[in-house]
Amino acid sequence: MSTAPADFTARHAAASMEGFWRDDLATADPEIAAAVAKELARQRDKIELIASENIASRAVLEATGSVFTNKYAEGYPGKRYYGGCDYADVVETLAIERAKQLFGCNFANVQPNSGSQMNQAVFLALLNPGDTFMGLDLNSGGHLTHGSPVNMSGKWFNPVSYGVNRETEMVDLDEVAAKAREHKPKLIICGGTAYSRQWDFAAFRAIADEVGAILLCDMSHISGLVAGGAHPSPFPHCDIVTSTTHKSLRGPRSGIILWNDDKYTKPLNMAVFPGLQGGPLMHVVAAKAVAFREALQPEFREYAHRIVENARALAASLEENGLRIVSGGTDNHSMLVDLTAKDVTGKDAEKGLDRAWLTCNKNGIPFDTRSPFVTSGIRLGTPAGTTRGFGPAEFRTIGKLIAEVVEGLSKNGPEGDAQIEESVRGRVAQLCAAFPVYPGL
Ligand code: DSN
Repeated sequence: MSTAPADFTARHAAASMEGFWRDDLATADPEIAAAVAKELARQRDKIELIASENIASRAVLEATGSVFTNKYAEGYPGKRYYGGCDYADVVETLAIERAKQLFGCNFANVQPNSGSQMNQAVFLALLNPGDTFMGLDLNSGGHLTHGSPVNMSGKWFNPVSYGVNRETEMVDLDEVAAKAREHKPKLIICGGTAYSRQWDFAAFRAIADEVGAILLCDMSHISGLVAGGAHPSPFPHCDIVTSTTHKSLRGPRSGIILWNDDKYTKPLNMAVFPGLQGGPLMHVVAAKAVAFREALQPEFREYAHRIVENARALAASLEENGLRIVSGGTDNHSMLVDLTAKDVTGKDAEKGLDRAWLTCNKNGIPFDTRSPFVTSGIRLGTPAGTTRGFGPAEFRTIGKLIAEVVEGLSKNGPEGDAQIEESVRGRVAQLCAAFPVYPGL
């Protein structure tokens, strides 16, 4: 039995909690703090060209790191399974209203934790296992959750993929229509992750209507462009629209589901919670609300249009410097570069460019003969560089730098040309210094 006086135990407990309340990350966990500092330096000192990444505002970061981390709020605003949800209701209601205003639709669910979960929720709400649906083939720029055989969408459902035309490397609407007539899918998905051309939502609507399918657009990659009027909106053509919030939309890592017809409200909301998820990540919901507010400002419209202008400048520069752009150009924020003629793999290009402080990802090109771990291409995007302030002139320079590094790889193999890479690093450093990321953080 303890003989310590009660006040000693209380004082001891209070003393042991002092650091808990007081210590910042650097004091509490130097190893993690060091990794965070290095990641910040990486984002500052290298040029981010991954098409699905961006640089969120300080306000978005602050909301993501806020005390909403602590809160359980299972349910929806006004109908929660926990007490103390007054302020959770405030942030979720704001996020919903802002999302609806931003995309011009009637309903929004802002709870999906990720892009995969938002799409899973649509499947859970509208399909039964074994049901047939259509989506863009992963090898043509589609997403894992659009029917890849290794994903739940491809394992538990019956995916029929459509691709791009071998000549134009663009979505072949005749093929989509023919496959839809043949397979009578319950759901058709438009949208992709490595597709740089505009989506013809009206044409997809006509095909869906002809076969009685529900039309889903996964606009994850282009939602910032849609919000800013730099890509046509999937509304009113699509029944349901899903989007991640951290790509061109520039919010926290997360997902949303949007729709217009109230008949989808109950199935979709029930599918997100309690169908798939428990308590929503309220700190991330708060950060989504912040990002939507930012995207509603006139500056965001300018930002969205600059992303596209910059992508065109980058694609033109790459072509002028001898690299082939899949489908001959881009209408959005991204492009696929075909390295076949240079006899350089996507894998080696990703590594060589990283050594030169240019970050991108290897990516299969349509009809690629190499494996997804090697690939014949790289995918590039302009949202992050546009956030840091780069314009067409900077992106033209970046195109030239990429071509130089690829030329070194073409000449010397995977090791590349050390002299070229050193020289490119110098010019990347100059660009990064002129356009700082998170100054003062
Ligand atoms: N991983 C994302 C992308 O890079 O496009 C899609 O989920």
